[in-house]
Amino acid sequence: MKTRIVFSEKCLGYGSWHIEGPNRVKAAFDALRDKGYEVVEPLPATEEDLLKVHDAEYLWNLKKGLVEDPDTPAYDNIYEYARLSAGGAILAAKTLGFSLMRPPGHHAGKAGAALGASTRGFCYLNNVAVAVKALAKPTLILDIDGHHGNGTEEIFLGSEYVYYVSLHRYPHYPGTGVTSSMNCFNYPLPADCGERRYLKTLEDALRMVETHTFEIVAVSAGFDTYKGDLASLGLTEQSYREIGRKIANLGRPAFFVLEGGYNGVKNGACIHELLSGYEG
Ligand code: Q9C
Ligand code: ZN
Repeated sequence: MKTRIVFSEKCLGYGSWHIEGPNRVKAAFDALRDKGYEVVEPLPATEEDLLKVHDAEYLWNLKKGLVEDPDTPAYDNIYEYARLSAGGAILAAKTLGFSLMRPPGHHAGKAGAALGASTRGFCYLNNVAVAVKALAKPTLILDIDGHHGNGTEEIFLGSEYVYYVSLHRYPHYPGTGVTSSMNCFNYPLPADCGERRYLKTLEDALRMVETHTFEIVAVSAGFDTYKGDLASLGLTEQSYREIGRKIANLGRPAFFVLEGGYNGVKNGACIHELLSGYEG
């Protein structure tokens, strides 16, 4: 069965001057629609959904437009945009789809910037964390964005029912994810390490968690590991097809939530390869 794309064009309404801008999602959406993917529209996550992840005070300040940092502007109505993106992740979890929404989420911790990071790295609400908490099932979160998901790690560190596995560039923003602890398994990789080393590392990482029990895989699907992108590890379209195959080999249902990836056309191609590899 072909994975459905979760998308609302409402997510294109802010930040056209920013690198985390609408075209990175719009161009990807157009490419995937042309390839025949079915599309479903999300509803915003509820406050109850968000409170399972974030502090009430952070949510209040976000809603009032009071939280800003050099990477992550206090756009008008950003709380509503972020709530819809989190709702996209929930719908992807419920339908085993791919949420092609923005803003991204994995740098957002319980109360904003996480684990000592200087900024929220274009993130407001931790979409994948909201979805995982809404499902409330034993989950493996596989974070293939090229930056460490410091927010996701902060939220789930020590959790009994979630495993977090991240492959990311290091040294690089946000500077976390150097070592593994408890249920969080980190694999820092040097800039432009290339597909061979990446896929070998992914295989090692997934072998580590094999023995643990999880019912579903939540993929923090960032594409800034693509060659030349913001956290390049030198990957190509083909690399994402291989990553998709490895996710399928875990033998569990999976859903996908967009994180980074700053070239819309490339994002579309890489998402198609990832899902094609996954679907086999
Ligand atoms: N201000 C994601 O890919 N760069 N976020 C900071 C120094 C921040 C990336 C540079 C990169 C954030 C979702
Ligand atoms: Zn990233």
